[in-house]
Amino acid sequence: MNDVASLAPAYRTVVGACPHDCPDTCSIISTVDDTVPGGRVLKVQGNPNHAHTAGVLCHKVSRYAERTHHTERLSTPLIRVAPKALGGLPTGHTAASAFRPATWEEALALVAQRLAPIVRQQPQALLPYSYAGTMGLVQGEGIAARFFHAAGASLLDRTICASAGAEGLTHTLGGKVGMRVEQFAHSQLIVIWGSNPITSSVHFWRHAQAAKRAGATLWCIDPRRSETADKCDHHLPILPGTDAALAYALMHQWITHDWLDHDYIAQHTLGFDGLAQRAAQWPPERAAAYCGVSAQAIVELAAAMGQTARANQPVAIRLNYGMQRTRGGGNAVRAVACLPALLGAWRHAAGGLLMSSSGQFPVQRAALQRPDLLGGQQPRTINMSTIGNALLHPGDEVFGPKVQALIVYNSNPLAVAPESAKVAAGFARPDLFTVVLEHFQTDTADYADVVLPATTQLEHWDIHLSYGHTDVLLNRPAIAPQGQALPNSEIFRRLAQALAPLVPERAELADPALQASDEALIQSAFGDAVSMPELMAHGFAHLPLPDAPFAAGGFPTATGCCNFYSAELAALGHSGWPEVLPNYESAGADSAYPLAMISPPARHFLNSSFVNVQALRQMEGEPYLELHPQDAAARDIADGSVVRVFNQRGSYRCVARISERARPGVVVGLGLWWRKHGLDGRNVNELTSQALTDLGRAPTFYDCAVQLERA
Ligand SMILES: Nc1nc2c(c(=O)[nH]1)N[C@H]1C(S)=C(S)[C@@H](COP(=O)(O)OP(=O)(O)OC[C@H]3O[C@@H](n4cnc5c(=O)[nH]c(N)nc54)[C@H](O)[C@@H]3O)O[C@H]1N2
Ligand SMILES: Nc1nc2c(c(=O)[nH]1)N[C@H]1C(S)=C(S)[C@@H](COP(=O)(O)OP(=O)(O)OC[C@H]3O[C@@H](n4cnc5c(=O)[nH]c(N)nc54)[C@H](O)[C@@H]3O)O[C@H]1N2
Ligand code: SF4
Ligand SMILES: [Mo]
Repeated sequence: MNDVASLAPAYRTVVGACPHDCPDTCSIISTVDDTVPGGRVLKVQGNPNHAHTAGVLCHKVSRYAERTHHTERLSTPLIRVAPKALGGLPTGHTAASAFRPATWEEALALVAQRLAPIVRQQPQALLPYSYAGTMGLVQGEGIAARFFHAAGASLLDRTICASAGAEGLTHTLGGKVGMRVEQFAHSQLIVIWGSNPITSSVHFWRHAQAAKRAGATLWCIDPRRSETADKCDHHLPILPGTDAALAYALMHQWITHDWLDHDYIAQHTLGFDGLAQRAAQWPPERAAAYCGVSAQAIVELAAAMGQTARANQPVAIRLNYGMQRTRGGGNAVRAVACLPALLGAWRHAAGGLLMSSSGQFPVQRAALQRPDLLGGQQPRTINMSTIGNALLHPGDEVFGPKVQALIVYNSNPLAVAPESAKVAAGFARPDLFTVVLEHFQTDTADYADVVLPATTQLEHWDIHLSYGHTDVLLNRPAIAPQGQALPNSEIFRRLAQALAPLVPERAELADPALQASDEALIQSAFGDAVSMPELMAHGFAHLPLPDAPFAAGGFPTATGCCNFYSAELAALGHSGWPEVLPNYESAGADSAYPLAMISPPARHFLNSSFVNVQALRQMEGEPYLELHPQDAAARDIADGSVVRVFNQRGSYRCVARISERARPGVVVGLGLWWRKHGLDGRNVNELTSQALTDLGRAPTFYDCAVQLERA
């Protein structure tokens, strides 16, 4: 056998897609050693053939081999043997003693047996809980959605990240649409607003840097002097939750100096007069006091944008999620989304705004999720952002039945959901039956009755859209499932098989749609809109889209205009124009909790994922709180000392880092550490609240007043 194949190297490369909740959705190449049984990934690299990835990955996914082959990967199903407790594992227990390994047959039989009476009698007492641990359409809401629909479970309102901004944008531009990301390289002025791309979307940052090298000016609007702010020409450290006032002050200046594009406004916008009336109430001095920055900085930003636009040069806004996590977040996004139309910036391919591109993808959600399996019933919807309250609700006429069973996948709610004390109390309920599909023994897995090991992206098939660019990506498995792990899709198929015979009256559970293959789901995800041969050949396919989508108007709103005034919002009882809404929690000297706390992502983690990857954890160090030297001095807090951070909801201790990255009055608890890594077994979400945003029913993580003291 001395043919060519036998001489081929043992290493193989496989093209896939990064599954993480990041706008960049990179095309990845895994190098696999097949001499190890099942295959071992040696390295994961960026695909040089995919233009947006450009051969580069972030630090996190460059460490994907370490995460995938981690010694702590869950390798078998686990069944709980110890009682539940606040903290998940009772005192004296480790995960190894609190759970025992089981076979898939035993674990799934147990889950089916526990779910059967609920699904038979009160199916809405069953709740899925999932988010974007993987953004894959197959391993996300594919077979899982079909399973919960067939069971008649409660629906989950998936609001934890982006829904305030999404609603704000949709009521203004008509959808999650905007500039093409690669066009930022050609902008003349870029405002990076509520976004920290060096951390959160490094591939966008590449385009911003290219623009800067070509002479563009970069502005950053962020309460924190982020890594991105360091690299921009100007930084406006505004107070959290004051963005709408700043946007109105810019409009005030553009109207005063007549830097408007009257023709664009007349032809392609709706509601200018009402907008102008509101803008008149925000002269720079008033906005400066409200936003906590100088009036001069506001005037300069307004002039830079206005005059660049007047010189017929492209002005672009990279708007992101940092600004939408306060009470008025939806209105703030609306106010900012009005700005490009006022300047006529959309006339240029490199002008306008980008928040999310995901609305451009023709995803066939009904084909994937099969809401018809509900059989015409309309179960209640529970908001994931108030999971603490939901789990503690005893049930009544309005709420419906008490939640009795919960299946968690692609999410780690104990670490990421607000007001963790309530989340923990809910999960600790002895009468709640909880199943967790995971890679690792997370904070949430600690509260499970049954833990089921799931495959990672390197072990399963999937198909992806992106919320930063406009390519579809295919993910091929590079290696066999590790240990006994199974793809989410396969776990839900097997669960349906185990449950269907126990609940024969719910015939939908035996529907063949619940046994569809991953390949079939991939085929149905985009219908004919994407060429499968192209995807199979390259691993990605471009959507055919115009470069300057709104150069001649044509917004996907009902009016075709950029809606300064939204009739839909007016019908819901809002004024219809963007409004400046103060935060729920006012910090400041006269408050018992005088400091505003924000908790944006850490660079080397992705939400609470990667926290257990040693190389990345070393780069982040330990959970800490950044505070300005003035705020530290006022409390006699030394750099590196342990502080107690507290408010009416709770407290946690961490290390203080005195830094001018924090502005006076605002403290920053970076990153979503696992609770179990915190000094008290808690993290920053112990202090955040379950109050919801003005639009989109989203959490208000950055609308949180706290106090600190030496611990
Ligand atoms: N490395 C890394 N990358 C990530 C993530 C991660 O955890 N780590 N998470 C991913 C996910 S799920 C998301 S949603 C995105 C989030 O990433 P972004 O969309 O960039 O949003 P945030 O990081 O929440 O906030 C961005 C910046 O806004 C600032 N900010 C906070 N409050 C306000 C405010 O009221 N107004 C203004 N103007 N700015 C404010 C913060 O200080 C922060 O620097 O990143 C994704 N990418
Ligand atoms: N204080 C504060 N809280 C926040 C934020 C903040 O800025 N500040 N950000 C919020 C935002 S923007 C978001 S998006 C949420 C994110 O919250 P989550 O969506 O919960 O994100 P992660 O913490 O990354 O948890 C995802 C989990 O899914 C698992 N997972 C990944 N792939 C798979 C898979 O294929 N199968 C299964 N079964 N599991 C998988 C991972 O191991 C990981 O434990 O957090 C929110 N929480
Ligand atoms: S996390 Fe973002 S930047 Fe990193 S590899 Fe994935 S898509 Fe690319
Ligand atoms: Mo997010």
